[in-house]
Amino acid sequence: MSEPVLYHLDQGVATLTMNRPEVLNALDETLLAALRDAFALAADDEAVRAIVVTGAGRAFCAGADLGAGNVGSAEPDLGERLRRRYHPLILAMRVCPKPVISAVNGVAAGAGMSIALAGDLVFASASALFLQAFTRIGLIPDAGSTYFLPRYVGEMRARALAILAEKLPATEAERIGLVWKVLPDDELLPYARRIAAQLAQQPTRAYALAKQALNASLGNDLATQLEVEAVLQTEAGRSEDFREGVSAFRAKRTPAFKGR
Ligand code: T3D
Repeated sequence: MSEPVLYHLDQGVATLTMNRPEVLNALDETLLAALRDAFALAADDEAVRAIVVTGAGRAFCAGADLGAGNVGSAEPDLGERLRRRYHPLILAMRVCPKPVISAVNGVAAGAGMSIALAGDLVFASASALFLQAFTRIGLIPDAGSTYFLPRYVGEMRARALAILAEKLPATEAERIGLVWKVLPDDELLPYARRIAAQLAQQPTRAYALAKQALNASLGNDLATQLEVEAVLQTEAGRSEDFREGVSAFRAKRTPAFKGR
């Protein structure tokens, strides 16, 4: 049996590939567990300084596996399934102390779209599309979609995406702010890995602290957020990378950052 998630480490970049292409990488318990494990491994491994998540075959991820187990049958406890299977994954992506790039290579539907949006940077192939598939089958957006959507695209667009549940092409997703950059299909993964490899050479500790500040900002008022910045900047200011950045600037040389 093939691995549900492929794990490839190169140049400080861990590429995590959801690998059930025959069902558009639909999320069953095994794939979700493997994805959680892969994120934990990449987060803990000092050799990994950036992460790319993508899908095998023509899709990024079609969301929950609708063919599996008791989905849609007699009153499953979906809330409990979300808490156990999805929440640890989405939270791990957001708090991961390394930049996470979602390389959306095809359709990202339902919880698959939520996983894509949990990345720090979202790149998409020209043929990719996004679909809040949930209400099409009588569910509500979950796995973080109701959190990310209004914050990324505003209330009206979030509501339209959730309620109309129409397919959103990558270029339109880029226009409204769900995607940072759209690439030709065959350039997406090389580009995502190249950017990740560049980030892996940069002051990755600063990225981790910047993520922490941005995560906190979403629930804070200005005064509280200024204090969050002060606390985290204190930490950044004591890093080896900050000393190296300043000394390289003064010496007019390229800095050699270590992520410490
Ligand atoms: O229990 C919990 O985990 C709760 C959490 C729920 C969160 C959710 O994610 S709910 C939303 C679940 N996802 C969907 O509703 C999307 C269902 N899929 C589709 O609407 C379409 O497949 C797509 C729009 C994504 C793509 O359409 P298309 O025409 O490109 O492909 P296709 O022909 O529909 O699919 C290709 C194959 O993948 C097909 O299998 P077959 O006929 O070749 O044997 C199809 O059944 C399979 N597939 C696609 N999506 C899923 C799936 N199999 C299982 N689960 C899927 N989600």
